[in-house]
Amino acid sequence: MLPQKILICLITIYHLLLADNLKGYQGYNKYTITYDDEETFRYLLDLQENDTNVNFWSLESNMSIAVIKPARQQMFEEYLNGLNAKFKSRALLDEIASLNFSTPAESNTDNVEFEKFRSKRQARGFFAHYPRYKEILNYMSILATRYPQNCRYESLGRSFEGRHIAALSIYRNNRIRDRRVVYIQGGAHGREWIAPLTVLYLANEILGNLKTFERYLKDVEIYLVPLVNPDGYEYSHTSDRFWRKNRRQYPGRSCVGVDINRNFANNWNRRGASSNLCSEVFAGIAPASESETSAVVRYLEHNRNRVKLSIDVHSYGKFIFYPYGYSRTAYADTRNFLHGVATRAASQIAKYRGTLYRVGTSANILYEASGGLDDFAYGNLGIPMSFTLELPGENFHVPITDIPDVCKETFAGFIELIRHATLF
Ligand code: 0X9
Ligand code: ZN
Repeated sequence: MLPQKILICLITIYHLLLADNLKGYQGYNKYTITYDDEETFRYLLDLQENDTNVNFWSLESNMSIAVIKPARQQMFEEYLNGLNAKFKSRALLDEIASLNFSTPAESNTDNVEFEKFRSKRQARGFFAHYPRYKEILNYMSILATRYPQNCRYESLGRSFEGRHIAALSIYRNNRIRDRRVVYIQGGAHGREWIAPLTVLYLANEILGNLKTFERYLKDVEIYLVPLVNPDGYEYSHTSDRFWRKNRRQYPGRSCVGVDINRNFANNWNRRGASSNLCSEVFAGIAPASESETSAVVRYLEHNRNRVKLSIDVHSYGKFIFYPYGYSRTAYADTRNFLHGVATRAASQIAKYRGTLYRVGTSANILYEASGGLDDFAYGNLGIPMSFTLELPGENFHVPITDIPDVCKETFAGFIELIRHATLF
């Protein structure tokens, strides 16, 4: 065979082997950009909001990670050369070839799955892979069936594509009516696969050890929504591993999706958010325009006097953020208290295996971004403790073998935060 034909053969085999959710990334480069001037940072912030060809995975005041398609790479590099920035780039698929990004097929055999996770020991197997939407719901319903006295499984509403936004309410004593509520959600961004698992792990641990956590649950109900954006999550499994937004479609427009964490009604669409449908940080056409956002808002507004703590779980970066995230110069009245609580949670996380979290406002540590759940819960609803957790996981990927450790260390952080709910 001619060398050229061999090469074509090899490229075809490589393409066939590539998972469907990575196929669109051929030729893409991942850029790591470092700088120490405000001008470069501002330029990159502007790109994040306005240039739909540049996909930021991380954006800090002195370092960013951006993923760019082949046709725009030369232009991007020329821009960077004109600024005071250093960068290195690498083919994205080479970078992630070493990681196991595989995704399980969607299971249609719900009963088989039910059997699989029936016992406690087998339930642990659940945290050894990245479950699909149906498996997540199935797991939640199994927990509710196993602990009927302490757990209720319900739907908060439906996503744009009609999937349930499933919730678990966990309580020690059903007879106390006006329980304080701790609200914890995950999976607002599709590609952040580790987030829903940490929330489900919390559910499993608390329900499996109710006696141990009795003192935190005296008059507290834990309300868990592990997968707020099921459409985006599924799409990241089937079609685009790095999909962030929901899957909202507008007739006659080709770009899809709203960033759920820019769609809340606090300073909506002001900073770090965009009106451009194609942007990764598209804020939607109005506050809470998305069914996923409004399902959460409806629940929180209805229970606003009872909710004492709200946690929004994301990845990645190892941060605990407290309000306000929309502006570097807007400070929460109780920022010292929030900082103290977040610092205590970070030190509990570190105790498990030394994972170090940074604590602060996202506006100061990362970038200003308006329309987030954290700011809305604190600023609009008066929920006294509101945090966003950014879990570990370079490239939005926690290797499967690390899932249990990330779940366990995060659990320690959750418990420390929950402990404070009884203060209010
Ligand atoms: O930008 C976000 O939505 C969060 N980071 S992520 O990489 N997971 O997308 C941070 C949100 C922090 N909160 C606010 N800016 N309000
Ligand atoms: Zn996120």
